[in-house]
Amino acid sequence: EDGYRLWLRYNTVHDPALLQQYRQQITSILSPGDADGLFRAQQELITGLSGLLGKQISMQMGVNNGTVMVGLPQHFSFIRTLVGDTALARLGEEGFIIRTTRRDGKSVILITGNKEAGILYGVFHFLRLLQTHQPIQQLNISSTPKIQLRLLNHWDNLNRTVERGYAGGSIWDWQRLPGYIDQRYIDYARANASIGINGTVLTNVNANAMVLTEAWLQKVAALANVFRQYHLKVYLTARFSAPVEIGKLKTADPLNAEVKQWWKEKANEIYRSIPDFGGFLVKANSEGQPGPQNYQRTHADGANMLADAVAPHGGIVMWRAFVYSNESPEDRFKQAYNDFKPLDGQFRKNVLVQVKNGPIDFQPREPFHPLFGAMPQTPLMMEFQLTQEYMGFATHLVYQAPLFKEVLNADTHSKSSSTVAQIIDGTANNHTLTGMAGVANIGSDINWTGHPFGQANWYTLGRLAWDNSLTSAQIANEWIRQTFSNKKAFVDTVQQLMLASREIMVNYMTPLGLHHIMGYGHHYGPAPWYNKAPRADWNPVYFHKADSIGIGFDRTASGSNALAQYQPAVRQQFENMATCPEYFLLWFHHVPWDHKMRSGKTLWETMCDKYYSGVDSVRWMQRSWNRMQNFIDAERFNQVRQLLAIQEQEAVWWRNACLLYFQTFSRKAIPAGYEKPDRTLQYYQELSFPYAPN
Ligand code: BDP
Repeated sequence: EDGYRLWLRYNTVHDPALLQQYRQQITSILSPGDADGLFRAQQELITGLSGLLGKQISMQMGVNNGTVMVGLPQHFSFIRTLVGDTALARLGEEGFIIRTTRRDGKSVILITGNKEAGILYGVFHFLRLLQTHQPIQQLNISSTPKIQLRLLNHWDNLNRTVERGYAGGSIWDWQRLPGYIDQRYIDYARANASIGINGTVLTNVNANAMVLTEAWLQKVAALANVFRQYHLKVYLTARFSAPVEIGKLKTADPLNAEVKQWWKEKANEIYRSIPDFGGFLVKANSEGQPGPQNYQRTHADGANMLADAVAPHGGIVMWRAFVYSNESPEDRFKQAYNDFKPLDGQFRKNVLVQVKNGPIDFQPREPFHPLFGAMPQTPLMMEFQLTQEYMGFATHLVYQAPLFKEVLNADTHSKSSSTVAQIIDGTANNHTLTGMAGVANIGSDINWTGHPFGQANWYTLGRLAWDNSLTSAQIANEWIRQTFSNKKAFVDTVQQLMLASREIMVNYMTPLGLHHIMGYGHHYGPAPWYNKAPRADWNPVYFHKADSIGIGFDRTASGSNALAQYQPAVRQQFENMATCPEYFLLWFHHVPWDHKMRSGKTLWETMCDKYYSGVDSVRWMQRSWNRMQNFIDAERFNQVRQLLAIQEQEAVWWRNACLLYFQTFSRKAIPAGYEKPDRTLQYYQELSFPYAPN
């Protein structure tokens, strides 16, 4: 068990009674052998069922009790009458139906959809039911994705390094492409399909224009050929200055006729070899990337120019709202909103604006981004970060579903039904073009994600993009059962641990609304004291603003007034210290050290409590995990055990470094009874990390 098989292990069902039942309920597969588009679904079903049932299940002619029938309405004529045209139409291109029914007096299970993609997703869903030991006697399932574009964003460079990647190098072996198709590409596409992910951006948002040249496009096309079999579309990042860098033009001005023509021809060239190419993801005028503002044009001018180039082919543009500029005197929190809100209504129909979940940058906890709800005429796409840049890299066990759900469930109050989930799934403002992306945590490590539990975050992205009403507990539960074991004691313990893990990390890193206090550049470990970055808004001191009076960023009207970017109901809740959730306190207020918190303790005491409880809880995670030794394989058990030990050390590091530093302002003692930091502040400040990946 090296983790390579992810959640698709298909080991034989352990429980003898259940195995017996499943063997009666599933006996063979009936599916048209000449339907090429169903090949991958059929193959998966054969492998999955044969593994789970511990006996060969194959494709046969005719129906028996327990035949699984897999096909489109045109393959089995009874489907239209059984399901009905309206129910079928409602499935769209990707939905599926799984139903127990009778054929020729036999009890059969039907898996169908309008299109091959739906059938593939239906097959994976059916296998998931078995993998998680669900009853299957009377199935009546109909499922369609809530979000249309369910994407991974790889921050992979063409030299196979991965920006913020902690699981080895890039899985794209560019040098041996297009000739050599690594088995990994197939397994990657299959894993994505199993959780409904239908698109992948292959390249880093800090883009290299070379990928748009002919030799590279051939490599991209080879990947697309593999991925297509699993209904996974390929997208690329477009470097805005590409017309100058690889096109020999003098300008990349989006309103220049030659520039427009260059992109049109480039798009035509791409679509000639990749007819189902998805489109472009663009980071422009952000952190040094070129963009339309270099030519005094707006983000809409830039996005629309690219959108026009791909529109004839059905392509889309995902234009990122992650922008902030050092020249601006504004609180970094406010800049994306200031740049983008005025552009609402100016984007082409095939543009989505891709917004990070929070206003700063993938911190352990952020309030929802104020753009959600503020641009009703523009489809806004969610960007989450699966790779744990700010969450302990691939060393800390942090299950991110609670973070994602917290944001999705937040009410923007922009309309009557307008949670962030309803904004991005299009229901709030009637958009049909909808999307959710996760910055991939995948690399060349044998187990794909470095930390065995990193797989759960990849899994979550797919499941939540398909159905944002799933709870963190449901997703954890099904992931654990498929990845490790169905044994109740194991599932219960590990589920509890996963659900608690995100808050535990917040407590030992950035409790009470602290944010962006990590090490400079590589972002490894704590460095709240850091103040030497070339731009103010890269410095931790900019964000926590600790002084002798207190700590926190005043974003109320007396401070940066970033809160004015939210709807009144949200703003009022956050701006009033009495109603602001304490976990957001220092996001919005500069709070005196002896401020009385709701518990009656002071801010300083509460901060100490949080940091200490974070470390204690990691120790609790260690104890819980150690009790799991006999439930699973030694290999993965030991990996997680070792990683938890490092996590414990690093939690202590975060706690000690932050409290010792903040103590220089609060001038108060760490409350009695707590173990005292065994190192000095100076020790932590002098640490250096020649090997921290970035
Ligand atoms: C930041 C990362 C940086 C990315 C940037 C982005 O540190 O490497 O390029 O996000 O999202 O968090 O563009």
